[in-house]
Amino acid sequence: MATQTDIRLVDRDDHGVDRAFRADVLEGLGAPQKAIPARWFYDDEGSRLFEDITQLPEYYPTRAETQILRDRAAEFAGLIGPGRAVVEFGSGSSVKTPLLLDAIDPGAYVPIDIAGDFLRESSAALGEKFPGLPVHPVEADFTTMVKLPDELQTMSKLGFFPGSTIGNMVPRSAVDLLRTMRMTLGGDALLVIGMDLIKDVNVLTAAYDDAAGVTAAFNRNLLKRINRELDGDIPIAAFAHRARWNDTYARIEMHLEARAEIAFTVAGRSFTMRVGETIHTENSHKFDLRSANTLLLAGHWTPVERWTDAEERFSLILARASVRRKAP
Ligand code: AVI
Repeated sequence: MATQTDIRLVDRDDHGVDRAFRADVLEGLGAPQKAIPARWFYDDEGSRLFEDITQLPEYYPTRAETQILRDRAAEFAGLIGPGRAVVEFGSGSSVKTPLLLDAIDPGAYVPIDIAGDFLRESSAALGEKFPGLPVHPVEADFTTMVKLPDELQTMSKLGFFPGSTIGNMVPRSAVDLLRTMRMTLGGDALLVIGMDLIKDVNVLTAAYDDAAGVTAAFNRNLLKRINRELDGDIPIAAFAHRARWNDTYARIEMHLEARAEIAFTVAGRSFTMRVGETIHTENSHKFDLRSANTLLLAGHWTPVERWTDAEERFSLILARASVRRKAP
């Protein structure tokens, strides 16, 4: 049986409202270009919709990354070694996480996520697959430093941040997150991180605007969450899903575009939108070899090895915690 330590770190008010969510939404809707951080997509429904996205024919990243994990298991084992506590930033997928755990013979598994129910479900499923492996789910916002369970203090850590979730942050926040991860994991840590690659614009836009409309539902679910958790009355049907490539910043941007003149309230505050005005809901940055390495180095991680899938759509990088040095 897996050991399950459940530490709750999300800051809620007396009515159960996540204070950080409310602050981000109110600030974002009040800005000249309305924008809400993408991490708020992932309530239980958003996490489920994202799992559906990973199965879509247009959404190649999950398949490409899974392929790398399958094909390179022996190389991971050789470079990482046994006995590390695998700390996954995000709840973990039922396919990728077992592939990594199978490859490296870990000492423990610690998924960190803000979506508590989803976290508990996926941790329980993982615990069944790996009887005897201590599993310690931590409900927390991993963009701030997380105190790991005491039982793991003496184990070296391996951070696992697959899926190119790092690409959902602007470079400044990505660097902050990488540095925070290094602090959470300790100076002898390793990190396996997925980074999606720059490619044909049509392939990229199709991956974020699928024919079945699952990504559109994922995007609109953010509005549902706001209405439910922040006492909002946003007219969800008045918004269209948009996915655009921004070549200057090498990123796909997702927006919710008002198709009519609208007015609504959220947490007692009033907002209006003009026709065509958007709420910017996500950036998904894409990388090449150099931009990936630069980002990691700025985040205090030194790249050790890099793998891509056969079609060079996606990369997985192994990095070690950088040691501060004065000379080049
Ligand atoms: C989680 N993250 C890496 C996904 C991505 O590809 O940027 C989120 C996503 N948004 C729309 N589709 C998938």
